[in-house]
Amino acid sequence: MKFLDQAKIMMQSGEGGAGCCSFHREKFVEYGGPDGGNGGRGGDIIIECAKDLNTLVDFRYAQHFIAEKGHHGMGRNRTGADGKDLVVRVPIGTEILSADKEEVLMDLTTDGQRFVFLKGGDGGFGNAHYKTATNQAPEKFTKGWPCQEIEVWLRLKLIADGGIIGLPNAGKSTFLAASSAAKPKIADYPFTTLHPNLGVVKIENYDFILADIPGLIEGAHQGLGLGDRFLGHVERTAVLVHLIDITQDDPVAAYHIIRNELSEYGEGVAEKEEIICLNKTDTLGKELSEDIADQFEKSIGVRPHLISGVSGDGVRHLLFKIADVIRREKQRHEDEETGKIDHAYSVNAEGYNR
Ligand SMILES: Nc1nc2c(ncn2[C@@H]2O[C@H](COP(=O)(O)OP(=O)(O)OP(=O)(O)O)[C@@H](O)[C@H]2O)c(=O)[nH]1
Ligand SMILES: [Mg+2]
Repeated sequence: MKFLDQAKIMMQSGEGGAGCCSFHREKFVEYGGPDGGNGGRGGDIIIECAKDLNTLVDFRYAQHFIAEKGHHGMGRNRTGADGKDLVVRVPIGTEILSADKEEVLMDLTTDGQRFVFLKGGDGGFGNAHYKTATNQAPEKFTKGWPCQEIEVWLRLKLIADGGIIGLPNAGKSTFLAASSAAKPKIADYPFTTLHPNLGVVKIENYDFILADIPGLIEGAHQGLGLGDRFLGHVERTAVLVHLIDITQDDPVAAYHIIRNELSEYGEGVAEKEEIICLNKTDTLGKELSEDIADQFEKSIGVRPHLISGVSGDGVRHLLFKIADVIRREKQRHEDEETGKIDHAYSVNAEGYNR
């Protein structure tokens, strides 16, 4: 199953500035020659591939990219200034498609890659340019060259950075809905979620992708419930967010059930960094929730985060924590890869974008 993030944007380079028609004027100089300067070049649209971006979420807010026009030429042989280029930054793995999505115009695969996508128009000539031996006082000048404009689709295959796991009804989909624009189905019965949902989380200037997968139950590795077939979706994530319903009889037992399924599944899933959360604290209140967290910490040795996907309590704090771990894990992964560039490319060739 592929998850795609896409956005339609319009880009326009700058048109060239017009040349100028002007003649030199000075006291006692009767026939000052032509001195109209040329127009400046319009700015280019440059596409740049950047590893600090993960998603196309920013393109939901800004869809028009227009580079600056070239300035007009002026008298006294002054050339107009060039328009500034506009750099459109996209994540690694972004494809640029034609407006009808039929054709891939560009595929950005490497950090720092830069292309001039649309060229700005050249500036027009001022009348000084047209001065010849036979025409000493031309009045001719040209307008700037037109800009280029195009509508394209940006498309990115999404790979989850974090996976939300837990028993059915733990509130995984509610948590995803509380932290992203995703609208997964939420209901008060087990196995509401039948397929993974992805959500893009934006926290300050960092964005990452969370996957909400169907609930696991004891024996999932033997095919019980929906089995463990969706765990593949969290195999490549940097972190697991383990949600436990705080209102159930034994949160510690619930924790162990999931841990056991992760170990049985293998594939390195059980070794991933895990952030443990007791969810639905709104139902118990702060004091009781803290008590349960104390008991939990005593038996597991880790202090769980207390959150409520419904009231939003603790969610923002948790998202910062998740973002921190993702950043750190990605950096670590990158450091490991340093010097193994070929390997990184082979990974890309399989369609894994980072
Ligand atoms: N009071 C309270 N109820 C919650 C909270 N989070 C989820 N719920 C409720 O718990 C029920 C299950 O929520 P879901 O988000 O569908 O749970 P899930 O883990 O995605 O469930 P599955 O997809 O079946 O595995 C729903 O009735 C939610 O309204 C919470 O923080 N507080
Ligand atoms: Mg769900």
